[in-house]
Amino acid sequence: MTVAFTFDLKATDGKARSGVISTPRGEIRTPAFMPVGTAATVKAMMPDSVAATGADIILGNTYHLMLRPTAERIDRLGGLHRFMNWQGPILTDSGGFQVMSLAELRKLTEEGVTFKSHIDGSRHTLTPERSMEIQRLLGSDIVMCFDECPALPATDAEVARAMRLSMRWAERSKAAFGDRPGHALFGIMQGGVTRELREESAEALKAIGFDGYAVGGLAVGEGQEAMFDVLDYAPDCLPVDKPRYLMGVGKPDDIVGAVARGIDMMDCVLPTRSGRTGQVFTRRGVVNIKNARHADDPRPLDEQCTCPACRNYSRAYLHHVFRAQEIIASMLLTWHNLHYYQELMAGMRAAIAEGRFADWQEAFHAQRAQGDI
Ligand code: PRF
Ligand code: ZN
Repeated sequence: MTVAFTFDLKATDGKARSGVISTPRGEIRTPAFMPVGTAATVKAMMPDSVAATGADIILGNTYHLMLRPTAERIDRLGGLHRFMNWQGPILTDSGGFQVMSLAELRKLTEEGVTFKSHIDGSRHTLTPERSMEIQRLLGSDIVMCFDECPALPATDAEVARAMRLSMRWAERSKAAFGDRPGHALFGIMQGGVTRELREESAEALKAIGFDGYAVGGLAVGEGQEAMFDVLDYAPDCLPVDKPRYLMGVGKPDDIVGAVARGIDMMDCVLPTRSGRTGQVFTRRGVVNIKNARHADDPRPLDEQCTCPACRNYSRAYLHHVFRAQEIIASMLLTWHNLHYYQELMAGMRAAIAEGRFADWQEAFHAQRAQGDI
């Protein structure tokens, strides 16, 4: 039996929402944070450990996997879930955004984008049709439309051109995706920080019709205030009964602000990447474990955290293994950061369900204002 892809909105509190996305591979509690597993691994984490932090879904990348080890090889080996041993849902990004930030010698046309691989310089083409094919070969549960995200600042004319191209590509993505029960296709809103363009983009996407809607084109250099200005109206332009996904966001306070404005899903490399560079997220703000002040400190990173790094190790140990460039430093700090992000999401879900999100938000900011112990 194929289970359908559904979104059940269970509670709202102000603009904040909490619900459950059901997929054949399991349920996704929203608001959801998706750890990034770009190259068929959430770096420094075993899949069981990713699940143990509380993640229901992870993100994979068309761009990286098409170049190495290729979508066709992953398909031959049984699909991405089996290949990387993650049995829960996987959302895959469509490649356009990564081409623009990572590839060399890009050429953009109505048809798609050709580029040179950042790995070996080989030439490739991505179109809406090819992106849908790759995401199908990977076995992705939530497929993203192929879009173009311009870097900000850009002129209004440039942002409008990229948005309208993305809307034509959204239509082609939908046609190429076809009818795939149990799998979802999400549209991506573009339009920079211009309200008229965001509204035009939302109308175009709704006319095509998607299983969920992403807000793309933010967190690309505009700053938190400008991003929140867009999020003050953009989610309201999208259907109430479908999940809303803010792509590539963000820091803990970005995430809280986005949820307060009606966002249901997010992804970001920050907790994993920061884990590998010694930046630690705690309830009292960011801690840099490299700092000499931790060298003799027998206390855990966070007294209240129940992750293995905090339950079993001192700041002194984490400082030592980080300085010594031991692999366990990346493992423990990544685990802690992902655990922190998932606790943040769980806290927001409970607060929304119980109608106390505003109080929760106030406590979140008050605790951070205290600074590290
Ligand atoms: N489009 C796609 N992926 C993305 C973005 C986008 O606009 C962003 C913007 N923050 C991150 N990842 N396809
Ligand atoms: Zn911890």
